[in-house]
Amino acid sequence: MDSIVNLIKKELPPKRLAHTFGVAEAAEKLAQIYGADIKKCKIAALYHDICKTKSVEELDSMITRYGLPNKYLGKPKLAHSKVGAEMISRELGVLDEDIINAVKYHTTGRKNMSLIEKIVYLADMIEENRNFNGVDELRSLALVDIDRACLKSLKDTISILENQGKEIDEDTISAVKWFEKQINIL
Ligand code: DGI
Ligand code: FE
Ligand code: FE
Repeated sequence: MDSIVNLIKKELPPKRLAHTFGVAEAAEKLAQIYGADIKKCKIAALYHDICKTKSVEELDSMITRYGLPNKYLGKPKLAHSKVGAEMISRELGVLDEDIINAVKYHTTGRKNMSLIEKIVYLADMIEENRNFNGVDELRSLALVDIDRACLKSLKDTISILENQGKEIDEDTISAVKWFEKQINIL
């Protein structure tokens, strides 16, 4: 764990580093509540934005090098999670699929998300440095119902993106449908 902390300290500027530590702390708390593997959640949280501060050019060249879908070209907000997941698995020796997938889907979510994926997705939104309208409500909900909290966060993100005229990724859309189904079944 110390070597990961040292690596991200080298890689990330102060603000992004503070966010990352906030996500690790929030992920640990959620892992305790929901009975997930705390170490895996923390490792995934520490790595989750490892490629966030890379330039579009750098991300685009990594997309090509790693054979990731072309739809992520020129879209750093969607690409940083996919490229980050490939980078930790190919270049940093991370073998654990749960950790790799938690990094890969931390921006959009997806259908059939694992508990670790949900935890990292949500920890990213509710960590202590986040400060948006409704974040306290989301924090409280996250402590009692992780699925409803993920669904709320996904829906809020979609309405913000729609207001900005941005395209909603198909993983985001299928994540919403999946959580709605899960919640209705229960
Ligand atoms: O990397 P962070 O800023 O900590 O957070 P993030 O990885 O969750 O989100 C990065 C951005 O991605 C955020 O501004 C919202 C945007 N985003 C999330 N889902 C989608 C999306 N952008 C598009 N175009 N489509 C999506 O489905
Ligand atoms: Fe991110
Ligand atoms: Fe993040």
